[in-house]
Amino acid sequence: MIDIENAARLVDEAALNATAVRQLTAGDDFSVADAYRIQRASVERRVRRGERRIGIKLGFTSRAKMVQMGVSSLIWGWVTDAMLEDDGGGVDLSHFIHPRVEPEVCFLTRRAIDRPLTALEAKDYLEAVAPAMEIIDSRYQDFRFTLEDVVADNCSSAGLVVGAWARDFDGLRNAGVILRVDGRDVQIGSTAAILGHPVRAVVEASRLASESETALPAGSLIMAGAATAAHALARGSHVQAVVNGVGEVEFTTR
Ligand code: OOG
Ligand code: MG
Repeated sequence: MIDIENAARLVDEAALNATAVRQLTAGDDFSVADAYRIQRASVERRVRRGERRIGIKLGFTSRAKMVQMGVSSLIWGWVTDAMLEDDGGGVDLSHFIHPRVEPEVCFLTRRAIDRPLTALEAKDYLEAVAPAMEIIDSRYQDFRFTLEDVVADNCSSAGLVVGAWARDFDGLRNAGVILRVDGRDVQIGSTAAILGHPVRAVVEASRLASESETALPAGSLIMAGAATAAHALARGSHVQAVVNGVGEVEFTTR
């Protein structure tokens, strides 16, 4: 039996110290349900330090991500206010181990979500959508993990950059997505890669949250998951994501 609190401490301290640790599954066999218990306990540690949960993120909602990381189950984790990057002076990469960036769309909820929603209902629960980027930073050595490892590690959540909010969801079904670093296109995709339509991420988020008896208050963020593979971040870069018809978002690194 894995010690939930101890495992939570290991991934939490790895994040705090920006130092990679051995995969938890290298030492213990544990279930996905236990992995979510570890995740919950590690986020609790953040909350005890003063961080606030501001929403959730989905992972592996696109084939590109599943193929890149070798994990093919939909996963979810928490985002906190401390993860929000506002680009005053650039994102300081010294807080991370081996950060990567990926282009996403982020939803803002208008009503509390406390039950599984249908695709038809989902839009009524949404206030706005924004182009976004997620900075992921696995706390495990070599950015390698099993499904159980990555869930326990709060799905590699490390940072997010959210662009301007828009209220129009109509163009979202098949919008071109570009991740650009120093003016060069490093990833190209479409929002259709995200479960066929990014609003489906809201449906899945509502199902996953309900299964774990979690209600999402109005005003929560839902990160839909990357449309393309992730790209390793280096210092001194200008990073931009374009979601056609939704907008652009950018940041610099130092
Ligand atoms: C896990 C997180 C996956 C996404 O958007 O698919 C994810 C990882 O790749 O480290 O955030
Ligand atoms: Mg992501």
